[in-house]
Amino acid sequence: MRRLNSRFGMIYPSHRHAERSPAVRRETGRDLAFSLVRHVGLVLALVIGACGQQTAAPKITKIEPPNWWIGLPNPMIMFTGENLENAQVSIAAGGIHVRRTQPGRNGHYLFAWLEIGKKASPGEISLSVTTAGGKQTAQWRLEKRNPAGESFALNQGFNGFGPDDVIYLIMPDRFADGDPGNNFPASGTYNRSDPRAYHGGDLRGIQDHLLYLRDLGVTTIWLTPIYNNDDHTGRDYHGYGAVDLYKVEEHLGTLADYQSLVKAAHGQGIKVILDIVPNHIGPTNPWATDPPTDHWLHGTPEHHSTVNDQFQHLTDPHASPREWRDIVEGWFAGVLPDMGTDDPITSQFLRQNAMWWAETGALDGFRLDTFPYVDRLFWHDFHSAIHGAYPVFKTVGEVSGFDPVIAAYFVGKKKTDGIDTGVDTVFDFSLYSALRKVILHDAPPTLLEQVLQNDWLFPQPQLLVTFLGNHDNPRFMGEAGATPEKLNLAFSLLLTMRGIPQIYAGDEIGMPGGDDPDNRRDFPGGFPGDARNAFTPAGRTPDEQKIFNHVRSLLHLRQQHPALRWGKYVHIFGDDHTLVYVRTFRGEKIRAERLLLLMNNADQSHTVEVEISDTVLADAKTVTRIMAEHDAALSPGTKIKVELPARSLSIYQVDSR
Ligand SMILES: [Ca+2]
Ligand SMILES: [Ca+2]
Ligand SMILES: [Ca+2]
Repeated sequence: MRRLNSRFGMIYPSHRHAERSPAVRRETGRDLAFSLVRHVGLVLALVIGACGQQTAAPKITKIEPPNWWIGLPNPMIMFTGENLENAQVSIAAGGIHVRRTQPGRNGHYLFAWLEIGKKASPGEISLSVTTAGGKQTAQWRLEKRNPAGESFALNQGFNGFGPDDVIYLIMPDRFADGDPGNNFPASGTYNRSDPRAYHGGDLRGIQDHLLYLRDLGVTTIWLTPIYNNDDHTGRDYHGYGAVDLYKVEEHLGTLADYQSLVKAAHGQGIKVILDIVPNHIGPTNPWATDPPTDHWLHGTPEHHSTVNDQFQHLTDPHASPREWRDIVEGWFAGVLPDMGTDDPITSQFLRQNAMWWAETGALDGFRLDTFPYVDRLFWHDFHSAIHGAYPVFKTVGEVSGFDPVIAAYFVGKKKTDGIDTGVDTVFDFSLYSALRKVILHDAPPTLLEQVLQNDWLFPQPQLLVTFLGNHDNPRFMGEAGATPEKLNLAFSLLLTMRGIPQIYAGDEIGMPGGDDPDNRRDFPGGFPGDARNAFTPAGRTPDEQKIFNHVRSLLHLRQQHPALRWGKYVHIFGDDHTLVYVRTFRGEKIRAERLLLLMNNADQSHTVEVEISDTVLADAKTVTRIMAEHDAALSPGTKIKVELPARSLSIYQVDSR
């Protein structure tokens, strides 16, 4: 693949991504040379200028990160302010010193790389920024690491997630309002009848409903981004347009609320995954018009390309560089400034930012937004740092699109295109699409088998995050022909097939909703003045209760049966309306078990006879009901005969004793 180097207007040969890496580094060397030339030029200009006017004193308005931890990788500090062209940084604290500094653009930014030694002690530290015109000293905090970051003690954070977990996706603004004090009605950003305004949901509201989640059987929550978003338009309730990467959105709460929520969740045995967005920032982020370096962003508000989702151009070794660049450097939706993730300074800033949220909250994982739109080398470096600091921590990348070949191109733990992205897993959009086609549009269930046939593409298919819905797609119940029975059947499959299931908040009571933002309605009962409270049985309609009970039963069944979480998946039989599969678990510490699952996707009940000779069921001696209406009739060594109710999944345990 050849890639146009937009910065220097030349094309360099970069056959595959492996060669992009040294190319980026070469460019960096050049940048330093240019920066030196600029620097010398600036000094001359200042010497000449000094004859006419005095050099101004530095002014610091912001330090990012605002604090750091002893024992995490040495940080790069970015100062924002005025008159920082020729500033130097000094520190009056033992065991910590400045390795180098580098000015940013416009005199508005300054970078300093710190080295924090073993003798450094936690506490307030004075950072002094000095120019010929004066000095400003600012306070910065160095802290002790959270001990759980090294011990991985159960329910203390940094624990990652896996097939033992069920992830529950929450958009904090739309779940529950636990603090009306942060709704800011006077600001014009809060309006519950406007689907694109803030509705008042917040972090405290989630904390107030942890017992509901625990009772349902959820073990992990995924929060959509909580970064500070635009404070004026009130259109950024979703969190994907950050204006400050080091602040919690004021409508959602405070940093203390974030820490309190994660701690309380851990107290209930629930892990927390935060959604982070290294790819882009919000249009009103100050960086859009005043970026910290020349390479901080790809393009400017006036000149930039727009992304498309034709990811095959990224995987295609013969694609033109323009097509590759549009996806990786284009602005999302044409309006969200694209971060210069291929620049080492920007890359380090974003890595540290992610680590800061992890360490501050004692998080368990990240959901990585818009994964393919960021270059592979960034993800490689990102994961080296994150997994280096938190070996058990897990990440899941959003690779939308239904082709498993493309999803597998991005997944980590294997080198593709010369680079291992390091991402632990990706969402299984391909299974999502097949589940909806089979259950809602009566496609043959063998479509599900076809999805699983591609599992060889993934190093750890059991870690794929499977789902029926999310905040970017119409709700299952928002689709034509959806019924509570079909939703229940879809959940039965989701929660018994391989993978780590993810449930979108509200789907467990069959909430309706079409395209965004209609798929993001408020959870009934989460908000002051709601007519009913669907967090309680009394507040649910009969259909909602039926779905809730079913999902809850399945989640608890999953907890009881390791075969549903870790079992090897084996296809047995499929026809136009039937799918039969087995999950076998060969436990060492836990008892081995074998489960037989039979789906009937027809509107009528019917009896199936499953030939078992020459299958993993050939040695079956008993077949016991686990979640099924009828007993199964076993003819040892030859067949299992069972009546399957309409639109149902029946589960049996098979023993050879
Ligand atoms: Ca609120
Ligand atoms: Ca805000
Ligand atoms: Ca990008």
